Amino acid sequence: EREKVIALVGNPNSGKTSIFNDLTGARQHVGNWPGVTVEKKEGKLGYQGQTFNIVDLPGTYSLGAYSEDELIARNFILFDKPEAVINVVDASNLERNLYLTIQLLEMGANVVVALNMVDEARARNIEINIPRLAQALRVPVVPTVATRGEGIKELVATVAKQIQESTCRPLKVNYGREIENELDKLEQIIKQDAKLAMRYPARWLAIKLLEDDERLEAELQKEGSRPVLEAVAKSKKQLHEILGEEVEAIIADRRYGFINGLVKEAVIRHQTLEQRLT
Ligand code: BGO
Repeated sequence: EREKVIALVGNPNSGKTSIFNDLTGARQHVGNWPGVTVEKKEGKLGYQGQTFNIVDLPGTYSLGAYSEDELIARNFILFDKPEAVINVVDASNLERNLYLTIQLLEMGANVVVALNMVDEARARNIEINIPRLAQALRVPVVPTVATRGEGIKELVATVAKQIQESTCRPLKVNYGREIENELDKLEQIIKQDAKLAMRYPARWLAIKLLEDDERLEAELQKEGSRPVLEAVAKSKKQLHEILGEEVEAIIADRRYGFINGLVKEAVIRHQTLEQRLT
């Protein structure tokens, strides 16, 4: 049995390094990701007789194909299949940070959210209803202040429990009837391609292909997955005709819309004293 792996994912400056240090202490190893000069940090975490391998993935805002950092992070989750992913989220910048969270959930990663910098959020009069946020995302959310080690014990216990229970339910953003219809069709065609279906979650791949993900397109071309590519081209053309806009833009819009709704439900912005006085 291999050592269980916990990957750390988060936006730059979300406090990922601080959480990594809290989890691993001095038991760290720094190397490079294969083939690139991006630093790879690993460390050990002992918990109730188990040892977890903590892998720090590059800080990133998204999991597209636009940068080496994004690709390293997404490929690690897709192909190394860590038992759990700790998504470090900056509570004082929730809306922006959740864009990455949604993508992790769409990939089917076994996510626990470390809602970090809750001290900073509090100082800015941002109150987050944590149970409601957890319910909407359908994953555990643990508040932390990484610089003071607050919440780290709870985070570790939650992740260990999440790994044991392994109740992974990919979140489904509703992209609207027209796009959903095409996603259903594409999912079916992808599932008929055994090699692709083994490598990628079908719905995730369908979304990414509608989003014009160049890496995935190139891979499909190389692998000769013609039926999928042809179906994607057809879907894109059709959606463009119906919706009058590039599908990629609409998908991004709907994702932001979903996050917006979520934030409206889970976040209360108290007026600051200055705001109340003006
Ligand atoms: C500096 N609360 C608060 N208030 N700050 C935090 C928390 C938290 O929960 N967690 C982290 N920080 P990284 P990435 C800094 O370095 O872990 C702070 O990029 C400074 N440095 O201390 O590096 C943390 O790995 C000088 O702040 O994040 C760090 O994700 C002045 O957030 C920053 C002020 O954390 C980023 C802050 C010389």
